[in-house]
Parts: sequence; structure tokens; C-alpha cells
Amino acid sequence: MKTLFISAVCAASLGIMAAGCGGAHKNTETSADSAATPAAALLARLDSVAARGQVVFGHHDDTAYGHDWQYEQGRSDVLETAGEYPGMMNWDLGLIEYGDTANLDGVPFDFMREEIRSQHARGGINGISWHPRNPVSGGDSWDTSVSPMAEAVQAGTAVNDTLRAWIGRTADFVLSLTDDSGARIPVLLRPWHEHTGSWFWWGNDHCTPEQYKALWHLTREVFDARGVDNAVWVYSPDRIATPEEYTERYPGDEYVDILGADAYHFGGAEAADEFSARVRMQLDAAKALSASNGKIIALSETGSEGLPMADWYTTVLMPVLRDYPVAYVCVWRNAVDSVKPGHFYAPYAGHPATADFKAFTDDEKILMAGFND
Ligand code: BMA
Repeated sequence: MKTLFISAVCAASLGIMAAGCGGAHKNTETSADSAATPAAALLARLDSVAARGQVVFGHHDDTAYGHDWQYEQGRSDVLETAGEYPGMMNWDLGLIEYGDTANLDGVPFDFMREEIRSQHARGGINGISWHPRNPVSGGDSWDTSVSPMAEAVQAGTAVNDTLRAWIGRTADFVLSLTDDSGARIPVLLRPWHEHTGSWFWWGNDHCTPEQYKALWHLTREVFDARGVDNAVWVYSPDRIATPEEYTERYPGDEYVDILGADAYHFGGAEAADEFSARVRMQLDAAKALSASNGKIIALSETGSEGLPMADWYTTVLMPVLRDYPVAYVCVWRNAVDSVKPGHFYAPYAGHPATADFKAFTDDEKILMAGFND
């Protein structure tokens, strides 16, 4: 049994950067203020997790919907298979930029805020990703028909104004995350993700390294101007052909707190070695950068769609986690099957991968939210 309870108490009782909490404190140069901010407390907590050789397990949209249900209070496919809520839950702000009331997958932002509060209250961690629309075409994040990047990072342009307003709406959401006492809830914020690929409008082929870095700087500028002190900034490249690609567009140590990697296993057992080699190359690059700047590393998004290997969690994912000091790993969502068939990354009750998943989450290494404690 391993929960986040101890580290939560540890961070809370210190009320400051919990440098002595359960291990060596590596983050001497964080972008989060080293004073008593919610972001610093979360970083310290994750630092302690990694120092103990453990990993927080995360799942996107965990309590919003699952394989054959949606918006049922307290339900979670992970809870129903592992017996515990995941240690981390990720949420996506796509469409908040339009002022919509629900995100691109239909999750109402008010519901999301409540679930973030619940997850925090049970000792878990929350993360936020963002799939914003293309500010020039009005298409979605995957619309690369027109690149907004040159104008987006050029002050004084209409696109720059639009983007600043959009980023401001995400900042306002993050600021609105408070617990019962009114204290801000920290979140892992992972903007402009998977930029080494070219499937998003901010991706590799659609901008220069300088434009990409400027986008991060602009984002941080907007957040800082609003006084956001509860965001832990996660950098998350996807596949890389060379180790240098990991750092080519890195916005700088003062803008990033966690060095992530997004990597999916496409296909079944025949593709396991390819996935393993790819994710290891990414994590090697993260580790190398971490050796010079002391930042935490994470497997920020991963998964095997539909889990064609019933033992994927213990035979493919776990060996990677054993070899790299990642503080957390997050798998993607379990879409409602009637809406998006076969699109799930954690098993649901009755799925053949359930026993293996439970063995994985029961391992001392894996941290869950500790609902039963
Ligand atoms: C993708 C898929 C899509 C979803 C998007 C944003 O990976 O899950 O169905 O809309 O993420 O959550």
C-alpha cells in the first residue's frame, strides 16, 4: 500500500519548500518562487517522491467519464480496477479560450474545478493540458493549414492580442482553483505540448525554435502578470530524432519546473521494443538536462490505446519507470466507448488487462491517491 498521504502531510506541515522532506532536494533552480507558494509545495512533494524512487500514477479525465459511463459522482475506471483513485488526474482546458463552458471533449469547466478540488482533498495531484484553437483559422489544435506563430509572438498584432487574451483565460481558471480554506490548489501546467511533432499548430514544422520559445515566454508573462503562484510548469516534447532535439526549443530554466516526455505505444507487442527505445531516448535527454539544472523529470503523457497487450502495465511501462527517476506518469483518457470506440488507456472493470493493472498499481513504487486510507 502506498499513498500520497505521507508526502502530503510532509509538504503541508513544512508549509515552505519542503527541502528536507523525504530526500535530497534537487530543485535549486526552479521557476517557481522559492518562497511558500502552492507551486513550490507541489514541486517539493514531487521531488520527495522521485527521491524515494516512487512514481505518481496519473489518468486524464479520470472522474469525468469512463468506458461506459459519464458524469456519475465518484466513479472512476481506475478506482473500479485498481481499487484506488489515481495519484494524479489530468484535465484539459481546450475551448476555455473561447469562453465556452465545457472543454473540447465536453467536460464542463465548473465540473472540472470541483473534481480538481476533490482530487486535492483526497491527497492527490492535478495536472492541466491545453488544446487551444488555431487563432488564425479558427480550426482546432490539429489545424496546421495556416501557421499563426509569427504573428502570435509579435507584439502589437491582432493575433498576439488574441493569444494574450486566451492565455489570460487559462490563467484565470488556474487562479480560480482554491480549496475549502480559500488557499490555491497547485497544478502541473503543461502548455504547448508535443512540440517536437508537427500535429499541433505550435509544432516543429510550423515555427522556428525562437518563435516556440517566445510563445512560452509570452505565456509565462501573462500568468506572472496575473500573480499565478500555483502553476508548476511542465515542458513535454514528444518524439525526438536526436538528443539535441529535446533542448532545441527549451524555453529556459527560469520558465520550466519539470522536464517531461510524451510518448505513446502505437500497436501491440510487435511495437513494444520500438516504443521502449523511443521513450528511453526521450527520458535520456530529459535526464541529461536534469543533470545540469537539477529539475524533476516525468513521463508526462503516455499509453497504449485499447491495451492490446493485457500485461502492458507491468511488462512495458514498469521497466521504463524502474530505469528512470520520473516523479509521475500520466496515461490518457478512457473515452466513452459509444462516442470514441476503443479509445482508452487504463482498463475498465472486466477488461483483460485489469489483473495486470492492479498488480502495477499495487506495486510499492506506484503512488495512488490513497482513497482508502
Ligand atoms: C486526443 C484524443 C481526442 C481528444 C484530445 C483532447 O488524444 O483523446 O479524442 O479530443 O486528445 O483531449
